[in-house]
Amino acid sequence: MIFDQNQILKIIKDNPLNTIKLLLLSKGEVTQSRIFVSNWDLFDFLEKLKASNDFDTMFIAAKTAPKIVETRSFMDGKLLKYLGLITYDEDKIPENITLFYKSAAKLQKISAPFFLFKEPKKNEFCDNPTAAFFTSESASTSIAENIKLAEDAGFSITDTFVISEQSLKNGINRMTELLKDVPLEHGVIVFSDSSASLLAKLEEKTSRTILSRDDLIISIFNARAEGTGGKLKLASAVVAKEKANFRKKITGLSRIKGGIGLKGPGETKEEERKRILKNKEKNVRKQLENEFSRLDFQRKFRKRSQIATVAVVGYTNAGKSTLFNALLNEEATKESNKFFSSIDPKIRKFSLFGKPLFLLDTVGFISNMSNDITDAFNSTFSEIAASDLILHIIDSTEKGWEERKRFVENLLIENGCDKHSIVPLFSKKGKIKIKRPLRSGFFYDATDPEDITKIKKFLYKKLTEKEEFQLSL
Ligand SMILES: Nc1nc2c(ncn2[C@@H]2O[C@H](COP(=O)(O)OP(=O)(O)OP(=O)(O)O)[C@@H](O)[C@H]2O)c(=O)[nH]1
Ligand SMILES: [Mg+2]
Repeated sequence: MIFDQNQILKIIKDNPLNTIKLLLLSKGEVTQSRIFVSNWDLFDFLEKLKASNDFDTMFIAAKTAPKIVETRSFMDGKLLKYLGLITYDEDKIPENITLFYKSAAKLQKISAPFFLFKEPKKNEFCDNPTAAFFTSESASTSIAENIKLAEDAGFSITDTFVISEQSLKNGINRMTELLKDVPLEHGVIVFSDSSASLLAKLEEKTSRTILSRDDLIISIFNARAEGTGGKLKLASAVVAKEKANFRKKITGLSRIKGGIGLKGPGETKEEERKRILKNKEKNVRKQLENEFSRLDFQRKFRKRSQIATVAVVGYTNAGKSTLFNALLNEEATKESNKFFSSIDPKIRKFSLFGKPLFLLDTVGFISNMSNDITDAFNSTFSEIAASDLILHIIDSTEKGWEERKRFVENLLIENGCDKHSIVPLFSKKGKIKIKRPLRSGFFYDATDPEDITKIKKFLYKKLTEKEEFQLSL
């Protein structure tokens, strides 16, 4: 039972018509009720509403309820379990309810007369492993992004909790206490913002599978890596993590995605782990060296051929592969609305108005990765740094695009890229209503052939300018 319909009806009926009523509920009980006279007042309130455990369900009742997209854009993703939009007729009796609830990666919709709505049975809709998600009050990463990471890693988030600063300060004992309330049916517990060592201790103490943001990233890499480049990124990230003594956590991961290796005769668990880790490290290092010299050879070959290389880079899900495919006019690499959908680097030679060019699609970046994972990107950084031009794709529909832009730029510069070679391009222009003025770069939509031609012309001009410049030196 997510709410008592009669109780909700009574509160709504007391409401003057033509106003908007908002109800916040926690475990079926109304915790807050407010009236707004316009959508703008409502949105203003929603924008300031902090994620907390004080509510898990929100109802908005109005003669014409605001659109789901508008409402959700203020809620920083899917912290709510249920969001109900209720419309009612002149007699103030709710007529319809549109209820959205989370099921796997999708937001499911039910529209029904108010009185007939029934709570969907969980197991009817969730075929994915379920997880509970914890975030701290001062989380430095976006809640929506963390939940999307968990979902892209294959989990269905069914509960969300916000941990207070005080609980975090009280450390392991308080956190163990909190986890007691999480039903056992949640196979996995995800923490967005706590240190890996704290989580390893917590996992040991509670005997539950606990994953950090890094674990989610590694687990997505694990599922997506197909080619050598991607697999090596995954392997070096896993080994670095194991080396940093997070063996307990990796056992948790391997429960989800297959085992690590075979146990030799007469070994203790500890010796076995040490041996596996040593072998893996040796193996990965050798393969990384091979990969590095292979890429280095290719880079030298490209330089000798005097053909320019253009790298497409950016935050994950920004639109890199979509632009790559659009410029090549073929489906050369995978594009999808998932994080890290293409982690294997792709390079293609193509002709730009008769001028040959190498175009490079790269793995996406994400903020708050530990150094262990960032190290796995080293070969990608070398490839980008050696390019003649770097197209930095920024998703213009993202709320935090400025931060993401700064994050990627700093990462590139720290890893040897020349900041003068970086050109910002703002994707998904068709999806934003207000275009902000830009100091450099421009908005485009990969689905618009005119925009693609514009980018091609821009590239041609930029690269020929560079050539002339080099000739005149
Ligand atoms: N409307 C619109 N959608 C876009 C545009 N560019 C990308 N998308 C969509 O955004 C999503 C992510 O695009 P991708 O090209 O896979 O993003 P990416 O940067 O390669 O992402 P990763 O490889 O996962 O890091 C996909 O659903 C694309 O269809 C654009 O210019 N306009
Ligand atoms: Mg991609």
